[in-house]
Amino acid sequence: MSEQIEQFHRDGFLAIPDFFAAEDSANLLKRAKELVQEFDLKDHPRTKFSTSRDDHVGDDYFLNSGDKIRYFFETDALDKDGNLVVEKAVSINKIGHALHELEPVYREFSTRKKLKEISHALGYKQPRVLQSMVIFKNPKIGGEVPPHQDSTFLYTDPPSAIGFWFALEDCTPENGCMYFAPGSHKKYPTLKRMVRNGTGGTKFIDLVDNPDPEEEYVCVPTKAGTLVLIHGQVLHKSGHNRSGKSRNIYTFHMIEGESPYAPDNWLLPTPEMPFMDLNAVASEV
Ligand SMILES: O=C(O)CCC(=O)C(=O)O
Repeated sequence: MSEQIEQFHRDGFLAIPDFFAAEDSANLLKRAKELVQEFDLKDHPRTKFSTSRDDHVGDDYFLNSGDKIRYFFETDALDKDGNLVVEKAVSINKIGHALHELEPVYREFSTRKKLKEISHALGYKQPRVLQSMVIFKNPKIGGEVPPHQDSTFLYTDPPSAIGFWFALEDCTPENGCMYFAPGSHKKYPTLKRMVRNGTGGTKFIDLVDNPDPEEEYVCVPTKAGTLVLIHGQVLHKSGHNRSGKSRNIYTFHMIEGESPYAPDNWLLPTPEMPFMDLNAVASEV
């Protein structure tokens, strides 16, 4: 593990193949698909998800999803009047953001002892788990994720966010695998922040003069069962899924409980759901 942790600190990301079983992928995917099937489209806000600058503004449905299970559409799933133009089953870009708390199969998976052990190997003293998502990239419609750093969305001082990203299916250049700019976490501080704007929406604040630097990205295909650790400052992105094969993943984020959490971050703990304390809830085996 220590060599892998060194690699993580060098590159800003680390892929660990065969981290979980095919049965885990099957169970997590099954539940994700059931959730999409079960949720009621009627009166559902037509909220799309994109990490770019212009979305979310005025979006309560998004801002209040940190302790709930909510559904966010693909950009191309809706017409300009908000009508669904594809099958509901492939219309969702992601489900978020409290699967790790509210969905038993996701909770069991997210609180395994070996994740706590990894958190300690990464240097966390008080690992907190938050912002869990299933990210779907359905065939043909699965959208791209533009370059970003995760600390933009989960800002602590000092920075402490790390993404835990689990490939539930094979991820390839054709179906929208991850791309990383190796070492970019050492080259740049947090470049921008997405904050609550005080009037019910969010805005981006640039923290440096050039918050969108040009970088060389490497493609990182991953087999189902792979865990990828993503440093909060490493620039990463993923492409469209133009192929006929889905690329579905589960992810959550971790922050250090001892590092002050910015109160204007989009996701805030609630009295009913403080951030999950992995030391306290991780399984014994
Ligand atoms: O799964 C993806 O395509 C993007 C995930 C990502 O960028 C993230 O979780 O920060």
